[in-house]
Amino acid sequence: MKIIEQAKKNTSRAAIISGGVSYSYKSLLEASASIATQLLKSKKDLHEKRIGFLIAPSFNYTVVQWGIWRAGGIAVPLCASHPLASMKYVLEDSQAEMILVDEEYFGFLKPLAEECGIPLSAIGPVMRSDGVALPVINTDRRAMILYTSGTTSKPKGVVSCHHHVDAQIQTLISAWEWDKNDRIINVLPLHHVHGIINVMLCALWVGACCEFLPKFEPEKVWARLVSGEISLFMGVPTMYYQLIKFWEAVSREEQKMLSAGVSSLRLMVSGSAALPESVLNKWESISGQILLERYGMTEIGMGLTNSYRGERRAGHVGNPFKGVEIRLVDQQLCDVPIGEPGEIIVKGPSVFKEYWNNPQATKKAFTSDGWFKTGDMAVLSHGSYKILGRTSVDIIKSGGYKISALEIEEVLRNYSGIKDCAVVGIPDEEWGEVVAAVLVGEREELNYDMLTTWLKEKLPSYKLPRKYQIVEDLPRNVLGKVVKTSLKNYFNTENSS
Ligand code: MCA
Ligand code: AMP
Repeated sequence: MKIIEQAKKNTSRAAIISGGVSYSYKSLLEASASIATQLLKSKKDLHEKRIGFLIAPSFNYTVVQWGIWRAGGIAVPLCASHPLASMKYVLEDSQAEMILVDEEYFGFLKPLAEECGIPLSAIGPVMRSDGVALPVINTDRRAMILYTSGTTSKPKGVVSCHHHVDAQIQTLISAWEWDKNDRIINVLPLHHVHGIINVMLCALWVGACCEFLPKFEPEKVWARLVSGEISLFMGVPTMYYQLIKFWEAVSREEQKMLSAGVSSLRLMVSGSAALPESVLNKWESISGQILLERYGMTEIGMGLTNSYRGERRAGHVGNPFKGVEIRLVDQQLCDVPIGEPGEIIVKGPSVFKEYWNNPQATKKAFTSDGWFKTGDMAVLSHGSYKILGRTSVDIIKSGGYKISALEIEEVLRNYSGIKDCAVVGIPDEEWGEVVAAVLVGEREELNYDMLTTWLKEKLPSYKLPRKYQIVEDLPRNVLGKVVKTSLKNYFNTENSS
């Protein structure tokens, strides 16, 4: 495995800082070998068994991910802020055969593990395991399954092999000139490409240092950004929005100190959702940093990037990363003329293998000659790509998370008192979009607080509707399909709750 070979070149360097402790690459290699040995027990190879893991952002997270890989398993990360119902779906869909957790999550996950009949182990102190023979892992083995929402109601498992992961990492390192002297803080969730690949694995590939913070908190992030120790930062637009709000709320003196401190970072990247020009401009005025906006997707890793050394054009996402082929096509999959909008289709070594256990969805996602259809619309303007939106109104992006309107509708329809419903994304300065639901039901029977409490058991917080409207009927076209574009206007009124 290339990431392991890379780590072996840097044994004495600091790989990870978490909980105030610095861990070397040597410790990472030893601890992950120990986890691999524990996973293997007497077996020689896990042969792509899916291992679910719920580990807080920390040294242990990487140790477990690498341990699963070194034992020949497929890593399936779970997210602690997800309700049990979401975790159950991931564990069942991926057919996980074992779950590894931090000790603190053991009691929490035990009933679910029992219900699903999956063995659960807490990782204890990791031991040295020098000299244990671990299997040789070819790069065409499956490495990871990440769950992403799409145009179906349930999230799909995106399978990447080791060679996909390696390609995704290498192209980013080259484009953004990662170096072993870099140090990055990781405040992104570790069940998505952005936090796993762009931040954690890029750092570890080059021998740099990845510092985990338990979660994104503007005050703590600012403190690290101005420490003089951090060279890089990557986040979603909502994070920059919240960092700006924090800066605006402090005293003039403190503002000067924060601005001076952050100006020395060598690169700050924004992605996962459209970066509003207002945020880009405000951030530049505060920090002197021109955010580098890039475009990516779980299925492809990163696709397009503004230039590290050259121009970074507001509202644009630049040009393809090295090795990534991009085309813009019409509905017949014919290339559109330059300057015309088209759907982005992608080919290249970083494009995923398949949706787990879902050959139909995989087939539908690719053209007959192997181009992945992203469902994103873009235009090439003045030599740089500009993202225009999605081909489907059923995809919402909130706080950088991709959300399926259909998934939320399916859950809402099970609530007593809701006869029908439709979910849309409403533009929002802070979150990009917020989830809004139009419900058909009796106003007197629907209590939003009770509904929210009920939903929280079924959906992660970022998927909860933040605005509601109650109507007698949903607007439908002649084919009986709900006209979602007109629903968005319902939330312009002051009546929405
Ligand atoms: C939270 N809140 C929200 C939302 N989320 N309100 C509206 N819309 C939302 N989506 C509210 C909560 O109700 C709460 O309000 C308050 O915000 C704090 O909630 P909390 O759960 O603590 O939020 P948070 O943890 O601060 O989350 C904000 C966040 C998070 C850190 C920006 O959304 C985040 O980590 N986003 C990154 C997602 C990501 O990594 N995406 C990459 C996938 P109250 O206080 O009133 O109760 S895309 C990808 O990987 C591709 C490849 C790519 O291109 O990168
Ligand atoms: P996910 O499926 O969670 O990996 O999210 C990928 C999606 O995020 C893409 O298909 C785009 O719709 C969106 N996205 C990522 N980066 C950008 C960006 N810079 N601008 C606009 N949308 C983006």
